[in-house]
Amino acid sequence: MFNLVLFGPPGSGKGTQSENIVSIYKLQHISTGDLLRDEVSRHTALGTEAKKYMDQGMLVPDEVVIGMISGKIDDMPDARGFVFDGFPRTRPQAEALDKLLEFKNTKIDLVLALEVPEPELISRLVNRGITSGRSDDTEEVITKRIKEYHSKTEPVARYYDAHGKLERVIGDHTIAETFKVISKHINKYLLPVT
Ligand code: B4P
Repeated sequence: MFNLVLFGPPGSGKGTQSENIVSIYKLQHISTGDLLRDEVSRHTALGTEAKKYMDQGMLVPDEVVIGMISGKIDDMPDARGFVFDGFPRTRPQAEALDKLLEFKNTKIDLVLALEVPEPELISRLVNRGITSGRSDDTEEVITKRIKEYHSKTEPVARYYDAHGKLERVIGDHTIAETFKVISKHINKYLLPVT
C-alpha cells in the first residue's frame, strides 16, 4: 500500500493535482473538502454543523473530520493506497491519521507540500469563485482561510518533516509542470499503472 498526503494552503492545487495522481497511479482519493461539501449539499446534521465553519473560513472541528475519514478508509478495504487531499489540517488530525493507519498495518509514506505565493492563491480562488459558486471563495473568506492555514495547518508540515516524510514542491508553475515534479517523487515508491 502507498499512502500520500497532499499538503498546502487553500488554492495551492491539492484538488487539481489529486485528480491527476489518482487517475495515473490508481489510488483512492479522500478529500475532506469534497466530503464536507457533499454532507452540506445533502443537508445532513454533519453538513449543517460543518457549513457554519466553512462559510466563515474556519476549520471544521477535528472530531467531525476524523470520524468521517475513518469511515471512508473502512469503505475501501482493497485500495492500492490513498491520496489524502486537505487532510490532515491540524496536528491532532495528523496524529489520529497515524493511529488509524497503524491499526490497518499501514502508514503515510510521503507528504508533498505545494508552495504557492499568497497573491497567486488569492487570485486563483477568487477566479474559481466566479464559476464554482462556492460560498467560501470570496476574498474576505479566502483571507480568513489563509490565516487559519498559517496558525493551525502549517504545524502539520513540521510534524511530517520531523518524521522525514516531507518534500516541498513549487506549485506556481503550470498544472502539467507541477504534476511532473510530483510524479518524480511518487515514482520512488510506486510506478504509474498503464
Ligand atoms: P478544500 O476543499 O480542501 O479547499 P481548498 O484548500 O481551497 O482546495 P485546493 O487547494 O484543493 O485548491 P484547488 O486545487 O481546487 O477545503 C474547503 C474548506 O473545508 C476549508 O476551508 C475548511 O473549512 C473545510 N475543511 C476541509 N478539510 C478540512 C479538515 N481536514 N479539517 C477541518 N476543516 C476542513 O485549486 C484552486 C484553484 O486553482 C482551481 O481553480 C484550480 O483550477 C487552480 N489551479 C490549481 N493549480 C493551478 C496551477 N498550477 N496554475 C494555475 N491555476 C491552478
